[in-house]
Amino acid sequence: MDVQRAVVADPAFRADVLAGLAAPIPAVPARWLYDRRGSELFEEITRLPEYYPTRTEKALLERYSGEIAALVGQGEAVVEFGSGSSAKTPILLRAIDPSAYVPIDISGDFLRDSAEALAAEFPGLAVLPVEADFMRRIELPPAIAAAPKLGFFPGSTIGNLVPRTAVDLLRAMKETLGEGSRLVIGMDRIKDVPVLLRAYDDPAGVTAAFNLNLLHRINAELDGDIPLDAFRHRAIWNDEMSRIEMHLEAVRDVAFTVSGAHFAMKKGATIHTENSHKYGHRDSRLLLRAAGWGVVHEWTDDERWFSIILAEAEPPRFAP
Ligand code: AVJ
Repeated sequence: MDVQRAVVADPAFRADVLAGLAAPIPAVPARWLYDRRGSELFEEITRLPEYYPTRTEKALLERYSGEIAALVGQGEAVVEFGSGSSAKTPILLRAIDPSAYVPIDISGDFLRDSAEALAAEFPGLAVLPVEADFMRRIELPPAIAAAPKLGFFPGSTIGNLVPRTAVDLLRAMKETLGEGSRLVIGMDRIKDVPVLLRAYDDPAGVTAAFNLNLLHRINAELDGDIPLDAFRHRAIWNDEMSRIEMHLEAVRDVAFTVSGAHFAMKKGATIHTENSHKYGHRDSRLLLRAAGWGVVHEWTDDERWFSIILAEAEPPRFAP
């Protein structure tokens, strides 16, 4: 049977792609990499031997969740920025014994699925999902108004954002959580460049498939005719910006249309698709301080490849 999937184009996706491809430095915001297929491929990336962040952070949480719990205390309302579909959330929840768990995510589907799974794993825990964009201040459920708040932002997701936007987000988190709140955040560290490059350009080609899936998505959802074989995955270390960049590079001169708009790219030209910023010890502290968070403690692995930081919302201070 010939089944045609009806695809309803997201107007925000179309606007971002059309503007991004027409820009002097072509780029598409990284969030569009994460459709269903993209999210599956990212899950696959996290299981690659070369992709160290996920397993390093998980090992840190397993090893130090007791120390985190000792510093944080019990009865916290844990507010996770992201739907918490990862294996990391249960490790923290088990150690903290929280009074409530509030996952915040912009995607209602993901949110409901992972909230149900967690509620099943922790009977008796109040699971209160909030569907919202956490880049802005959010009204938390009244049920946790009196509880001390612990934010949770694992995965080095903060690294997707340029520092200016990262500070905006961290400040919004502080406003959402309120005075006296704390935050457990995962940040990826600067390290030897070959280690970084292997993690973002694996020999099995999973990261390449993840990146190229964006073109497939554009073709399917935005009536595009981009020849996929005209592009290849590129991961580069931008030392000036302290970040890994993912690009799609044209391997020959190529012309294509998207939603009726024409585009041409020369061989070697690229579409910038994602940033993954890496932070040194002082960088991470400066970033947090710039948004009003003071570092309480930092846990890192023996190779110092990844850090979990416990921060607290600093009270407003006057001079100096
Ligand atoms: C989901 C943003 C944390 O930057 O390491 C992995 C995304 N992209 N491989 C990262 C990603 C390519 C990942 N984050």
